[in-house]
Amino acid sequence: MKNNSRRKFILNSLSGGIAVGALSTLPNSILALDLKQANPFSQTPLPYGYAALEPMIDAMTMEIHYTKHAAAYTKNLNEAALAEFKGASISLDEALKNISNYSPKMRNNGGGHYNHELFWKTMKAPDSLGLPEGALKTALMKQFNSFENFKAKLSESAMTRFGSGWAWLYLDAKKELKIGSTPNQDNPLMDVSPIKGTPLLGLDVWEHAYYLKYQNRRVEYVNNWFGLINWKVVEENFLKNS
Ligand code: MN3
Repeated sequence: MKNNSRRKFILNSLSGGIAVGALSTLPNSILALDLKQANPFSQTPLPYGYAALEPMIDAMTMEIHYTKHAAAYTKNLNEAALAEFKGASISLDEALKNISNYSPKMRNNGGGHYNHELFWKTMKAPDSLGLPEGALKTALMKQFNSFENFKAKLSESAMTRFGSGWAWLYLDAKKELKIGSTPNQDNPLMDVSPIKGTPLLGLDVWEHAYYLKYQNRRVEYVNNWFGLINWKVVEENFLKNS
């Protein structure tokens, strides 16, 4: 019964509004992410070329990461969603929030698809330094006192994640900014996660994200990644969810 009622909720929730109209004015928007949150799932085209993040992330790593690793999560998510939902439309956000009801394949690949879609959109070419602005800057300062302290905490979270996983900046249930990490392709949306909330910014610390260029030097990759953050998109994500 519990599963059935949850599934019904997920199916109904899809009819909730999606801000399609806003997309034309916000081409690099996180809102575009929402449009890929219903099945059949597909990868959003990268908002930049494979070489755009050089020298922080090399073109070959980006191409393999996007066309092989992330593509496989999307393909396998569609298989898992078909098995779970028999072709009915679902909201991925709601499925992730109730992921304990579903298969490990749904968890690993639903998380994998969601996390990578967010990851691509929250990076940009390292053409300008880029720092948080506006309401997000205010909230970050309130919670972490300084950008350096925020960076140190997120870096620590990325460095202490043993094996594969993600480090996150997320909004918790009290709409406070928090930092934490999850293993594998889990994320803070999931009911199985010890840290819970809405992911605003995620850092992929699987070796496939950095090994070709950095080998075992995760600390160097993490430090360089801070120069790639697209704070405009993170701020938009923050404003939408806070
Ligand atoms: Mn990855």
